[in-house]
Amino acid sequence: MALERTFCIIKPDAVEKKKAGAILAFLEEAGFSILAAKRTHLTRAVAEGFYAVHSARPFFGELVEFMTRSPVFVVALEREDAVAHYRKVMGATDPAKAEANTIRKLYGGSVGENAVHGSDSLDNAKIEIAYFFPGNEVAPVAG
Ligand code: DAT
Ligand code: MG
Repeated sequence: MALERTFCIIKPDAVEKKKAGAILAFLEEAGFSILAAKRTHLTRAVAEGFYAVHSARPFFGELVEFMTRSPVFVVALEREDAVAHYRKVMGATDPAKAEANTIRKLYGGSVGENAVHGSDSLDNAKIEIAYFFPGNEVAPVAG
C-alpha cells in the first residue's frame, strides 16, 4: 500500500463543541500525519463550490447553511492507504449508523451535522486539498 493523502474538514458543529483538538489527536492515534491544518470560516461561495457535486440534492441548502455557520478546520492528512482508512475511522454519514469508536459516532450529532468531512477518492482528495491549500502550502508529493 502506498503513502497517500486525504482531506478532512472538522465541521462547525465539532469546532463549536471544542472537539477540534480531540479529533486531530484521534487522527494522529490512527496513524495519520497532519500535513497542514488551518481554521477558516467558509463563505457561501466556497461552501457551494466545495459541495457542487451535491447541488441537486434536497439537503444542499441546509448543508451550505450549516457549513457556513461558524469556523471550520481544513486539514490535509497523510498515511498508508489514507483515503480508505480515513473513511473507515470517520464512520458512516449518519452518526446513528456509524460503528463504535469512529469520529462520527463519537462526535457527530445527526446526518446533517456529522462532525467531519472526508474525501471519497484519491482524485477528489487531490482536488479538495488544492481547493483549500493552493500552491505549495502543502509540500508537493516527493518524486
Ligand atoms: P459523506 O460526508 O459521508 O461523504 P455525502 O458525500 O453523501 O456523505 O454527503 C455530504 C454531506 O451532506 C454529509 O456529510 C452530510 C450531508 N448530507 C448527506 N446526506 C444527507 C441527508 N440525507 N440529510 C441531510 N444532510 C445530508
Ligand atoms: Mg462525500
